[in-house]
Amino acid sequence: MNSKQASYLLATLLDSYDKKALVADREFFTRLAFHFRDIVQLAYSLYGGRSHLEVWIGRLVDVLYAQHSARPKAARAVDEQRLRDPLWYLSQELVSTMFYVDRFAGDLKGLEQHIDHFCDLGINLVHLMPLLDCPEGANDGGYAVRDYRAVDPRIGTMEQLDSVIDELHKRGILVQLDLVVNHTSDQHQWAVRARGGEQKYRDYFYMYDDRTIPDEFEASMPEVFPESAPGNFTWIPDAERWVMTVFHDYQWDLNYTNPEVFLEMLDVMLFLANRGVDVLRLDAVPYLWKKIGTTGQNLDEAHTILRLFRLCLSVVAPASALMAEAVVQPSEIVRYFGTDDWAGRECEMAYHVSLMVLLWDCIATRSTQLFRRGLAGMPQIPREATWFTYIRCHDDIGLGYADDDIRACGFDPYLHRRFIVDYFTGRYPESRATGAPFMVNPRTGDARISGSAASLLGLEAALDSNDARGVDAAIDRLLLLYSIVCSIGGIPIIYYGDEVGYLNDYSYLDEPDKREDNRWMHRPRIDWNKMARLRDPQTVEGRIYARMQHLLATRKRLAELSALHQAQLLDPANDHVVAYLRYSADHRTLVLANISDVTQIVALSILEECGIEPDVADAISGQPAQLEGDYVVLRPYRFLWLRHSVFGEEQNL
Ligand code: OTU
Repeated sequence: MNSKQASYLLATLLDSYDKKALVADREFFTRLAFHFRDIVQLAYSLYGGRSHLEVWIGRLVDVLYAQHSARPKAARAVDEQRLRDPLWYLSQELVSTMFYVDRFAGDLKGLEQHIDHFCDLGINLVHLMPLLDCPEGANDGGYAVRDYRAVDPRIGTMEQLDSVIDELHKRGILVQLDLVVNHTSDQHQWAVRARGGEQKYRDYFYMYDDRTIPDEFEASMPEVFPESAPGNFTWIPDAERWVMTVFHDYQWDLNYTNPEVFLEMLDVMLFLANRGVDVLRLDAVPYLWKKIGTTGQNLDEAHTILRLFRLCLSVVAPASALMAEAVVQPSEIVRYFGTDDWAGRECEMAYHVSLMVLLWDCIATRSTQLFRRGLAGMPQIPREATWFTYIRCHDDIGLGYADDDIRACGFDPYLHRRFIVDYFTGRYPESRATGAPFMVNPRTGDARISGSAASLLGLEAALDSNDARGVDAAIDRLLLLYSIVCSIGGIPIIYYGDEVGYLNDYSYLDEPDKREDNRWMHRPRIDWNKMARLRDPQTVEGRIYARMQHLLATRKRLAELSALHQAQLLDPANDHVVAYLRYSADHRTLVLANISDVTQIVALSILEECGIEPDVADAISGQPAQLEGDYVVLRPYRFLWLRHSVFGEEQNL
């Protein structure tokens, strides 16, 4: 369809709208007209060949207009503001956290009581993890949604969610919610009706009456949860059908080759955006399109779906940003940002999975070799995109290093990964880490890692053995990793509990529907009595908290850390030191971080090359670096943010 035809189609569609509406809602119709041709072209590339696609496009426009009409005033005001400041999410002032509302605060009411905690720590973006209605018992932490338009009654109601979001916004805190786009719970109405035999809803899923097609799919599809949910299809006795279930057997994959599914999910997305959500985290985006003979991941059509979602969201809710959850190879992750042109945009944000696993590699190997190689090999991301940088989230740590990079460092990929798993699960003799292996696949030798940051860094073992120096070292390691997460570029995530060094929580072993999934060990229930210790500088909690708070405040002050500016990775000629430069027109900050337990030195020439005087202050401590002859001395786990002001004003902070 060319642009003339698209204009003609738009004109015909608008004919059915009341003239008064066209005037009253001109912002909406202007945006629709602006994006319409791209919407139509993407729709044709995805669903072309189907008859009456114009009718479907007409229905899509109706969905957009209905959700626009339902969009609250406050959200529309934010739309206007963000249209004037479209790169708002690149600011270094953003700092985020993520948590399960029930485990953090009991329920939404409880959450309102703890907003002070975010303000005090310096958090201004909260990701409220899945909180929509889902079945009791096994529900994958809420990633098996039964009703996208209702809040889990154990957590609260939709009205309460609206009011919490309102309150958070009033306190200057943005809100992120999950949109589980790839699959629904087997208890969702669509699944229930499909099971009951309604063809319309059977077509919402990948359902087959015998193994022929499932076998063809499975021949090339890997398994996501090989231990607890092997295979990619589940037999549904009531329906006498096989249904595709890439994740758990109770999570049915939605079939986006059916355009009806797209419209349904679009409506859900806009409904959630209308709650005033600032960021929507799209779960499991690599899986949105499946094709026999492929892995069913990262297919071009999955990207087209995201582009179409992004454009539709731009018409109705331009204030909302999209975040891609894609735990795949670096070269594939960056594709979820899309391209800089309107029609090519996908998600503005994505988890920086590669940085995360490379940082854990630094800890285990005490070497930055793989880190440097891995990051240097990362493709550039579009100017308008940014990462979420983190070391821990609710999921496992998968060892997604590039095999070639491991080999180039002189290691064998299989043995290296095995070492990393052994190290963090405490099986390696010198290790003090207390993580657990997740989803060991005996067929492929793959394994991932569970455990809280503090436990993986040795805090649990040190506390258990009353090893005061071990405690100090674990705290230093935690802050070291967070110092990188806070300065390398992107929005840092302070995973809930890490601000006080939460250890593994083993209570999941007593819960039958969680026992099989050890990711629950790093999804703690927050004990607010214990949390109160964060005010006491004598406690481990207090020590970590104060340093974290200071780190975040410092980050926000340094405009050159904004994602508007790139990071330049440097080679400090010392394999135990991470070095990079962040710079803007006014400031240059050189980050040096010793990831080892031994004092390291770095030649002063690296400062010279960056145009940084040896006597500038470290922005965190306010003190200049320790120098010895022509070297900067970095004690174990020491990190410096050496800052040079071009105009001199803040030289000696
Ligand atoms: C996501 O993770 C969620 O973060 C998990 O908590 C869910 O269990 C899962 O989806 C299903 O909803 O496999 O190990 O490339 O790797 O979607 C984590 C993306 C996961 C997948 C990712 C998935």
